[in-house]
Amino acid sequence: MALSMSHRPPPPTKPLDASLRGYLATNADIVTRVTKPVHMADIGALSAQSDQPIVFENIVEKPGFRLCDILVKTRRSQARALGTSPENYLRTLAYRLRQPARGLKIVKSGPVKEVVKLHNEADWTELPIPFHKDKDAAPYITAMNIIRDPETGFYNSCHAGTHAVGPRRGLISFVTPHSHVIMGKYRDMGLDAMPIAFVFGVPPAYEIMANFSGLHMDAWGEMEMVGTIMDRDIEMVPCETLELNVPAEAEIVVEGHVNLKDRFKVGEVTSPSMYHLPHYEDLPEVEVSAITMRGDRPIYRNHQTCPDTDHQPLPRLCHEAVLYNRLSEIGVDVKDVRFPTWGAALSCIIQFSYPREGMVNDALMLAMGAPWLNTKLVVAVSPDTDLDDPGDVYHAIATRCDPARDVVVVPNTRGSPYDPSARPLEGQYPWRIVGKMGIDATVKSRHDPADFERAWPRNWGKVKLSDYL
Ligand SMILES: [Mn+2]
Repeated sequence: MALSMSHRPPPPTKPLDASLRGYLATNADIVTRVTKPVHMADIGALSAQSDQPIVFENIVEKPGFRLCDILVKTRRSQARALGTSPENYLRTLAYRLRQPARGLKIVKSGPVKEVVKLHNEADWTELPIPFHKDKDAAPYITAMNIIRDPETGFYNSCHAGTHAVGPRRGLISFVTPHSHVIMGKYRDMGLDAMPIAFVFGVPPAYEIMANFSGLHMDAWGEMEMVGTIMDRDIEMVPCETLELNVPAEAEIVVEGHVNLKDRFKVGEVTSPSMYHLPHYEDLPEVEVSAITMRGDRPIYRNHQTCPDTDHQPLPRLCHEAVLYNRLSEIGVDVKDVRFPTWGAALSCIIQFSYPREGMVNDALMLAMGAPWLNTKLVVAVSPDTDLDDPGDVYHAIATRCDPARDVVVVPNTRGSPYDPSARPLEGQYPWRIVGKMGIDATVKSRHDPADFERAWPRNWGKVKLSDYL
């Protein structure tokens, strides 16, 4: 097999947009623009009914702002984020993640500086920050944030959910290990505060990269790789009140410091598994020192966290690409890897064809043993299963799997804090322990392949009922 060449995707046809508003204009054919007046209290429930990007143009309580969401829920919109087709999306991301970091371009100013509010003038409760679920005690910020590793200078990014509990005060939930490592480095330097910038409204590729998780801190930060996966320069401008640079083309940036000394108890997380787990967290606080933004109705980026929204796929898009690379190294021909929104961020589907017996279990074990805590249930399927249809995946499990020989169960593995079926580990809150299951629902090489050919009506997929109504 020509492993070295066959995984290189076709080059991009045209450059990606530098800004979110440019992206929304270029991709207007898949963007829903809501121009009727909408109340803040209804934005979450309305956003979550859309599968494609949605922009609220007319927010009753926040007339100076727009709000967008659901930028990366489907392969169709994910492909737009990288400027490619849905068929080429995953191998494009996988290929670009194998390339060296492009770095950042520092410029003096940019559109995000059109409005500057410093210190007591900065009040982030003026932004259109929604409540995400009934039990929320405060509006909940989901934006990408940037912190700088004081040792390497690299820019680490993630989306730490932050409760906006006051005009200049937040409680921030860092769930990624790198944020904690970097906070520790600031503490070791004798500092009791860490600079942080919240970045609202950037092209979706920034956010895909910001959610990378793996060994990278000695080579680059997520921000240094944004230009690599976008195949373009990323311009950064200096903050007003911090020693930190932020994307010049962002819609809104909030500058602040994380208090490294104290912790505050906050209840009821909105987990990507769509439960109220863990029940509480002890969180550091953030103090806001500046807000800068565009002058013309800046677009606030929300990530509605429940039910199935960007919250399930976004943190796992780089995971899919990393698994694509690893599975390809086994020698199977990978068509897709998917953490479906309906899989509660605990389940992964791997889709491939394979030349001989034995490879499916290795592929299942590879995915089940992934570094992250979201591969409790892994299903292997063949290229003819439609991953956009949960019913088709269920059909493959029901008809292509002999439970006595095609299911692998492993007890006592790391459980997700978001999995109510996992057993809480005493004295290790919020960690849990759970088993894992791999299901081989592929076409079986031990049988006649003709047995697995599906029956379809004549002209299936060609004639549409809607044309006859
Ligand atoms: Mn990181």
